[in-house]
Amino acid sequence: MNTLKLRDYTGKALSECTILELYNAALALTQDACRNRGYNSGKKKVYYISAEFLIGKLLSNNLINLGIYDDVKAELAEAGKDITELEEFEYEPSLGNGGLGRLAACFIDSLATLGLPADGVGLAYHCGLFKQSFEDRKQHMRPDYWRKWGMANWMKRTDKHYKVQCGDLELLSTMYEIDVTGYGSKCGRLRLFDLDTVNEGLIGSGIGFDKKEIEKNLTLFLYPDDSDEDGKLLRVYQEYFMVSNAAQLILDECVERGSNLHDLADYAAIQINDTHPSLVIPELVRLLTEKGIEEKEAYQIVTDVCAYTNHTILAEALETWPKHFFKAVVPHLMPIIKRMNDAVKAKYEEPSVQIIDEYGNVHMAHMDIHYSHSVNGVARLHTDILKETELNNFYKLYPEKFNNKTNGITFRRWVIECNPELTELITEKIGEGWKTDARQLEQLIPYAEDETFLQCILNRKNTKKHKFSAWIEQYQGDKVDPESVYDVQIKRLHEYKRQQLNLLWAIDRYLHIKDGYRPRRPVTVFFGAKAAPAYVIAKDIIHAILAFSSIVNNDPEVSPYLKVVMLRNYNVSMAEKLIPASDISEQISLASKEASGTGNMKFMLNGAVTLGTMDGANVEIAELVGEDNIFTFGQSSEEVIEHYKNADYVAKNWYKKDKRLAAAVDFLVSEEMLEAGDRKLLKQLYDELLGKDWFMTFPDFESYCKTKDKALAAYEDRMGWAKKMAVNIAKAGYFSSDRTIDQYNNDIWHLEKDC
Ligand code: CR1
Repeated sequence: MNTLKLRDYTGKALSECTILELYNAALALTQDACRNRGYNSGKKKVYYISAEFLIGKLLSNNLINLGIYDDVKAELAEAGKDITELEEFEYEPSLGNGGLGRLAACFIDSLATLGLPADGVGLAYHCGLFKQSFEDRKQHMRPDYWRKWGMANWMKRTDKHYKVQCGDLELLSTMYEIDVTGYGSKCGRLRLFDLDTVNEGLIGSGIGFDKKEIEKNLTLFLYPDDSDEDGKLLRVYQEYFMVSNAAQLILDECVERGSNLHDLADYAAIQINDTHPSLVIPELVRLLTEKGIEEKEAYQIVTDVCAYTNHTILAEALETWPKHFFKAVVPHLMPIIKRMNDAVKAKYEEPSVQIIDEYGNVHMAHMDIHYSHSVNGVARLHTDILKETELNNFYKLYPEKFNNKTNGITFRRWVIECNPELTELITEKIGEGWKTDARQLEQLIPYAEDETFLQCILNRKNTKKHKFSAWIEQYQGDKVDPESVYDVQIKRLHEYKRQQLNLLWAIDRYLHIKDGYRPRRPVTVFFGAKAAPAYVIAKDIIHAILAFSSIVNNDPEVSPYLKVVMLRNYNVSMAEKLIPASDISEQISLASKEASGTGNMKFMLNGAVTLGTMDGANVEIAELVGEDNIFTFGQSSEEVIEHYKNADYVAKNWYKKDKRLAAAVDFLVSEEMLEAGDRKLLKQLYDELLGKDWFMTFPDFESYCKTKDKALAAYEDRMGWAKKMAVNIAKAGYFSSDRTIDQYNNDIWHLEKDC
């Protein structure tokens, strides 16, 4: 029974409160409710260390998980206030970037829900990534000052401080905590470290700042521009600061719980989320030996405690740091890393598995693999590629370490919170059980034949489409026809994700309409993406989309049939609005390159049908829903890997033999485009595609167009489409992060549940 009332936190009638007062009251109430629940505890705890936690807004999610959302909503309504006003008022935390960070957020939700003792550990960035706007049809970046209004209050300052030594520089950290509520369970915590001396005043124009002043800039931004030497050094400082704090916290807590350090693995499991936290390994060795443990034994302890998750095979993301960086930032770790490398060398001569290569570069992933007991990929195909190709030499050494953990998403945020309309419909049919046991969604399968149910699904989708259309008009002025097909690609901007392929399709359709073709139903193509500050081609793709959208949307001959909308500052909150309204889920990465994807799972759960390549978790989605309920196209991952191996792909040959493709590509530098956009940027993109097209857009163009046409035609059979929606929803249960976390726990961490 909930006895907490908002009224007790305001000191006056709710009807007389400002929105900020109501918000702060709701926040205080949530924090009390959380404290009343208590925190999951136990002898062994998992520490999920991650550079990102893309947690999204907190209020509604916490109220739902604490089971008091309806009470608070009703109390507000009685006072003539609408809870959605509070939801809109809330500002989204900026502590993450993309899938890796959102996965970490879903995981801490599931950890709390499943009753597993766990902390997320990371950094308390002041401005996170950046806030995106569009000026002159280009991406502009401003600092995202999210720690304002009530938001900073979610993050409680603690009196925990640790010394972190970086060469001559001594830093003193402060730990902050954010409560993580579980669904109907006790809570967990996110522990974020900051430096009191960091100074937001250092930020100059845009997101520029003096990269040398570490004490003032350390936690200003997530992934500060590392295209120069100072930027790279700053990243190493950040990474070391994060893990040194983590390591000290972990040892302190484990000793408190009774560990004598020799038995650390009985008290702690550390999950290294990609390579950003990899320095935790030598740092732990350093601290353990400082406390009197022999270095050899320390290696074993660390190996037993640590587990590593790989999230990508893209070379650029597999961190390697020249030795001199480490000598500058962590001179005291370098001899340890060197001895760890010597120990590897003594056992294995193969050059490709060394931690320090012949040029003196330190390979973070290699250190992780040698000194962890588990190495996992994030979808079956991805793990297979790691084993058979990318990390094959390591797999041969340690087959027992490799395992797969297909990603998942929390259903609390990704349907219960963001799609109450669909949630209600599902619950009406199969009861509440699916909310804690997602596989029960399969009970919906028989309803895929029930026309009344199918009509209900269509109606609810329609409601969401209308809502989104109203919202987007108010947010950025775009008028979207709710009767159009919502065709959506929202994710970080990267050439391998191939937003450019989708753009080429849109151009092709535009050219057809100009030629007199009149589609039966309009399509709205939505893009939402941020490009990394130093990623030139990604920014060029955004520019091309914006320039093209201005042409299409302002052409009265075309716009009744085709619209292109580039969403400004795409973030979690926007995804929560758009995914429930989406019809087609664009998952069109070059096969083998998208480790998993998690957006694909969110769309499926909300009844959007996937148009995708056989990549990442799409493969598992296809297997679950069957070929009638997904649209797949393009080269297979084997073919792609073979082309890379033989280096035999020549973009120009495809351009020469496919007229439709050539026309779309040429349009990028047509008069219309050059009038709407910047010649240099458009030409740069055009040249990149024709001269390189590293992610093989051209060979997949024809099958993409054909398959998209097929999907659009299928959409016209409304009952047939609704059936696909129903099957997708019913089969989405597998992708609950509760399942994923259960597997991590059973196979890797072995924690006892506190419930
Ligand atoms: C992958 O690109 C995956 C997430 C979470 C991303 C994406 O396919 O779903 O991780 N990788 O596992 C990443 O951000 C730095 O690497």
